[in-house]
Amino acid sequence: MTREEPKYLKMLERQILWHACWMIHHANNLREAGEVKVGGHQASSASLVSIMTALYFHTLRPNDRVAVKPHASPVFHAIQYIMGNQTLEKIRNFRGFHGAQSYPSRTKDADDVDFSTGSVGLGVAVTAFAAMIQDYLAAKPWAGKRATGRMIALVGDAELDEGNVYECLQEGWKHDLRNTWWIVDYNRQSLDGVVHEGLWQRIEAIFRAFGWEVVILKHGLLQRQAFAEPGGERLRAWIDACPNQLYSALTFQGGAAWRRRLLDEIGDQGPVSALIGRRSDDELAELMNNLGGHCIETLAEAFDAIDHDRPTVFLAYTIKGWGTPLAGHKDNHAGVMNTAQFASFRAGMKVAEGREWDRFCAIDETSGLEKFLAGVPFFASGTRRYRAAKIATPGPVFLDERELSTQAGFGKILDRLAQSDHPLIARIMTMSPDVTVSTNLGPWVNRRGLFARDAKADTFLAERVPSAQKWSFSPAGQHIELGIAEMNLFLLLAAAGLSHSLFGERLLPVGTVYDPFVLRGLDALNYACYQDARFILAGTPSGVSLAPEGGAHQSLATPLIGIAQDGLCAFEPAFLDELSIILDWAFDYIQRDGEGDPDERTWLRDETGGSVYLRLTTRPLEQPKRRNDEAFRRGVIDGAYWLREPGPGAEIVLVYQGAVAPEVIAAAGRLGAIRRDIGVLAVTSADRLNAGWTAAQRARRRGHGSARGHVERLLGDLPRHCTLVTVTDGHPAALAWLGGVGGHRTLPLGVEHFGQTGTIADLYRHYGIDSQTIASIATALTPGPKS
Ligand SMILES: Cc1ncc(C[n+]2csc(CCOP(=O)(O)OP(=O)(O)O)c2C)c(N)n1
Ligand SMILES: [Mg+2]
Repeated sequence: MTREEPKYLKMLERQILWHACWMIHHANNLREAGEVKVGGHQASSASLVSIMTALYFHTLRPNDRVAVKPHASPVFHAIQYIMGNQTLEKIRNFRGFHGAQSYPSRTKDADDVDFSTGSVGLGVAVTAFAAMIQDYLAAKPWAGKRATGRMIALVGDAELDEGNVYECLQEGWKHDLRNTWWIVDYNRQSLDGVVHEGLWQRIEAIFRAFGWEVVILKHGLLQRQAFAEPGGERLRAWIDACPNQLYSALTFQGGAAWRRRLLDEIGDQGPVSALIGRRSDDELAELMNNLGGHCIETLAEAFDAIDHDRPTVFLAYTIKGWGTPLAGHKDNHAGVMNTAQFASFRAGMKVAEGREWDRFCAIDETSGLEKFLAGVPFFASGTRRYRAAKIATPGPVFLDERELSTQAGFGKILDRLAQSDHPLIARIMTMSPDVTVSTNLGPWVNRRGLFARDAKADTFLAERVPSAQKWSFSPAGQHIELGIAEMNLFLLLAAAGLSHSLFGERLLPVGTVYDPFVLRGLDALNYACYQDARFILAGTPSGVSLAPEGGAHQSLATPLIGIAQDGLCAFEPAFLDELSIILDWAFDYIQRDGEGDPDERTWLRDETGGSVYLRLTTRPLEQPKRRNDEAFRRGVIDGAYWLREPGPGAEIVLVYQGAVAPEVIAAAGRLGAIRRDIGVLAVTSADRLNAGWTAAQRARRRGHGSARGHVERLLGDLPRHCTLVTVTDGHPAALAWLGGVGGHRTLPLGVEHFGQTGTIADLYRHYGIDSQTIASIATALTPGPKS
C-alpha cells in the first residue's frame, strides 16, 4: 500500500456506505403504503463495506471474479456507480422495475456482475467451480493464454449453514482446487439472530481439514495499537472472551455503554482504566468497532500477504450495521433506519438534502481522489463480459440399431462423436456425479479421458486387469469425475456454461444425472439457468420405466420441471433418430445469443438460445422406419409430429411423450379397427409446444392475428368432438394442458403416485399406461363398440 492509499480507501468506504444505505432508504420510501417492503439489508450491506472497498479498490485485478453476498447488492451497485459503470437512473430505481436488482444479477443488472447470487450458499460454491474451469481451460492447447484470476466469494457467516458449501469443499479438495478465496463476513448475525458461540473454531477446523489456508482477521489497526498500550492486553483478553450477543448489544448501545461495561468488568484504577479514560465515548466506540473486517489497512495487508494459489478463507470479524445506528442490533436484518435514525446517520455523514446522489456527497475533501480512482487496477480495462465464437455442429449422428433405449443411444452418439476430429468435439466437456458409467458416458470417457492437472495412469490398465473402463487422467482429458453430490454437478455446469462469458472460451458442457436426482440439485440447476449458463443435461433413467429399481429411483415430477424451468428447453424423445436430431440442434442452441424476437413459425424465442434438458430412459424400444422428411425433422425440434396423421372424422387422438410410445402405438392398432381416422401425435417436447402456444397467444393479443404455435397448427384441423388421450411416464399434467389448445376433451394418463419395483408391464398396468388400459379408456369415452 502506498502511504496515501488508506486515505482514499477510507473516503471511498464512507461514500459507499452512504450510497448503499441511501439507495435502500430511498427504495423503501418510494414504496406506497400497503406495498411489500423487502428486507432492509442496510445492516448486511454495512457489514461488508470495508471488505469490498479494500477488495475492489486495492486488491482485485481484472481477471479476478467475485460472488457478492446477495444482500450486499447495494454495496456492489454503489461501487460501480462511483466508477461510472452503473447509472443514476438504475440506482434511483433500486428494487424497482428495470432498476438495479436487490441481489446482484448477471442477467438483469448492467454493471458487470460476475456471478449472480440470491439463494445463499450457491454463489459461494460456484467460485470454486469457476476456478476448476479456469484450470481446465489453462490445460487446453486451443484456449488462449490469459492471466490467472482469483475466484472470490464474499460469504455471510450464516451462509456457511448451507450444506452445498461443504459438498463443494470436498469436491474442491479432490480436484486440487486453487485460486479460490472465500471471505467470510463474520458479523455473527444471521437473519433471525446471533450465531452460536465458537462457530469460528468449527469453521477454521473444517477449512483446514480440506487443505485451505485460514486467515483470521479479528482486530483492526486501532485495536492492535491499543493492545500495545499499558493495560492493552487486558482489553484484548476481554474482547476475545466477550460473547457474540453481548458484543453486538454493546455495539448497538454505543460509547457510553462500552465505557460502563468495560470499567465494570476490567477497570483497575490503573493502566486499563487510563486506556479507556483517554478516549471519548465516540473514540471508544470507534475502537471497539475496529474489528479486522472494518480496518482497511488490515484487510489490504492480509490480502496482499497471500503469495500462493492454495484456496484461502479469510474469517473477517465485522459488525452488522457498521457505521449506522443499526449496528449490532439483533433485529437489524430486515430493519431499515427509521426517520430519526436516518437523520442522525445523515448528520454524521454530512450529506445535505438534495445532494444524496452526488458521487462524492459524503466526502469533504476529494482532492486527488479522481486521480487515485483512475489508477485502480481492477477497473482499468473496463467491464469484463467476454464472448466466444460459435462453433458449427457436425450434423446429426444417426444410429442403425434396431432396438435400443434413448440412454444407450445417447452413449453411442457421444462415442461416435468422440471418434471425430470435428472442431466442436474438443469443446465438449462432460461431467457426472458418480454415474458416468451407469448413464452410458463410459465409451466417451474411454476415448476422451478424464481431466486432471497432473496426469495419472489407470492402474487397472497398467496391471493388465481387464476392465471396460479405461480411465486415465490427464490435462487433455475432457470428462470431470464428480462425487455423488448433485448440487456440485449443477454448479459445475453453471461455471462451465459461463466459460464463454467469464473466460472468453467456448465450452459445450454435457452433464448426466439420474433423473430423480435432478430434484436434489434443483436449486443449483435453477441458479445455473438464472445466470444464463449454457449446457446440456441428460436426466436418465427416468420414470417408472426404470421398473426394477423401485420408487426411490423413479422420477415423476421432472416433466413438469422441464416445462416450468426458465432458460431450460426440455425434450423427451422416444426414438434414436429423434435424439440424434435433438442433440445436434442442442449443441447449436446452447451457443446462441441472438436477440429476443420470436421465430414467426413457432413463436419460440429460439435465437436467444438457452440450455437443454433431455429426459431419457433405459427402456429399449424397437425403432420405427427412418424418416427423412422435413416435417419430421422440424417437428422433432418444434416439439411434436404426427406419427399417424388423423383422418377428417377422427374421434380419438392418442398423444404420447417418451418411453410409452409402444403402448400408445399398440393401443392405436387395437382402436384402429373400431374407431375411424384415429391419430397418434408423437410429442418430443411438451415444453416447447407449451411455450410456443403461450407465445403465439401473446402475439395475437399484440396484434399478430395470424400467429399460431406449432401445437395449434397440429391440432387445428381436428374435429371439435375429438377426444385427446395423452400418455406419458411422468406426471399426467405434463400433457393435460393440450386440451386447452383447441378445446378438445382430454384424458391425461400418467403416473401420479410413487412407483415401486416390478416389471415394466406390471407397473404400466398398475398405473394405467399399458396399451389395454389406454385403448379401453379411449373407447369408453367415445361412441361405438368397446375395445
Ligand atoms: C437458500 C436461501 N435461504 C434463505 C434465504 C433468506 N436469507 C437471506 S439472508 C439470510 C441470512 C444471512 O445471514 P448471513 O449470511 O450471516 O449474512 P448477514 O445478513 O449477516 O450479512 C437468509 C436466511 C436465502 N436468501 N437463500
Ligand atoms: Mg451474518
